[in-house]
Amino acid sequence: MNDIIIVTGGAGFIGSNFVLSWIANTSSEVVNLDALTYAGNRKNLLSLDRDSRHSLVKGDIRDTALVTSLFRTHKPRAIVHFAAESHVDRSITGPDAFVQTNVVGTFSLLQAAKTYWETLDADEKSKFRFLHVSTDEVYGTLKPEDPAFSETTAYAPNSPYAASKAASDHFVRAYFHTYGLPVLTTNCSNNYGPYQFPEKLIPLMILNALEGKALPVYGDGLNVRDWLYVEDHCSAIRAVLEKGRLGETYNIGGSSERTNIEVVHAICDILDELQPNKALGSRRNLISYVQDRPGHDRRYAIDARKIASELSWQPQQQFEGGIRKTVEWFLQNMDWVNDVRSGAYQQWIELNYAERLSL
Ligand code: NAD
Ligand code: TDX
Repeated sequence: MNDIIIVTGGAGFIGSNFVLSWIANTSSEVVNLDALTYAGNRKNLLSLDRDSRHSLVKGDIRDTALVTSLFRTHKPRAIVHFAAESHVDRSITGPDAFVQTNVVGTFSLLQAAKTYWETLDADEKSKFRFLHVSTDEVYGTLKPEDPAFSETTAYAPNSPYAASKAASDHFVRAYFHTYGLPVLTTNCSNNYGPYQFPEKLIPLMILNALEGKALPVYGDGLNVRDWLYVEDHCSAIRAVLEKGRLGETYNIGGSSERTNIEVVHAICDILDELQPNKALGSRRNLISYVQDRPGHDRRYAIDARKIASELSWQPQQQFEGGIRKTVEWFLQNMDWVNDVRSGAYQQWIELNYAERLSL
């Protein structure tokens, strides 16, 4: 077995942040398997262009022949699985791709990993890891008075996205219990930070506010999410990979519950300070309450005591500093923004918001 990890989905938002931080924090190599869908972007990894420790393979996680050959050629010590369809709104209008990538894709990876793992000797077998990156959305929704999601909270996925991630979590669990494959699963709250695709709340609001466009807040704006700066998610995954107990799941969160409207206000205020727009006055004037997301989960909150006590992991970035850094990153990386906002992006935005904004 070599000091190499396979990362799937490493050209997406969290995956590319993970690959960059992995190369910066370890001496091992990364083979990055990514289909480069609308959400995957080679430019996230530009700084690794000349780094021989990283290679990007364009391919689908469902391509068993390709995945099998990557395992055989590289003999990795681990696979860290990020690749997914990740946007809840898209799962509502087109769930098929979510079943294909998130369920069938994860199943294919498990099969290929198991085949490879069975060729290893006993010592290597005990050292290999399959780390599955999942979400808090598998637990469903919370009332204001409910305790936060813990690792023993029952699964109750509400969106096609959450259902597909829940199904993939169950397959990962089954491969541990049935075949002994050394798996780990992480369930994380909402991430934000550099390279997030601007279909998600925070980058969408930053860019719309910057350009004086409407800020479409779903429903009453009082849905709550727990926000985690992406770098903290990456450090948590490294901790689970190195020290996590096999077959266990670890919840990861930022202890930063905010209503959506609080998040949007924070973004408006930071932009007003950094780039005042006299004609507009406060960017809060751009807020437009629009039709709600069907089945919109009201509140997510994470109880992260298990990872804190077992693996000594704590988030380092407070929300107020993290959101400021994120706004600044977008302002400083408009080339990246213009690049990802190509024709396909524009079509999605028009499709998703035409009906909502016309209300
Ligand atoms: P993303 O949509 O930004 O990136 C997904 C990546 O997967 C892209 O690079 C895409 O090209 C790739 N991909 C998609 N289908 C593929 C396929 N069939 N084969 C190979 N590659 C494929 O997603 P993200 O926000 O970075 O999320 C990464 C993972 O983390 C996902 O599994 C998601 O469920 C999970 N997660 C995300 C969040 C969040 O707030 N974004 C929170 C918790 C968990
Ligand atoms: O335009 C918008 N207006 C709005 O009010 C968008 C895009 C979102 N919202 C609301 C919906 C949610 O309550 O903001 C909240 C956050 O929305 P998203 O950014 O779409 O994230 P969410 O649905 O919470 O899911 C995210 O966190 C968990 C990720 O997309 C998932 O991949 C992850 O698993």
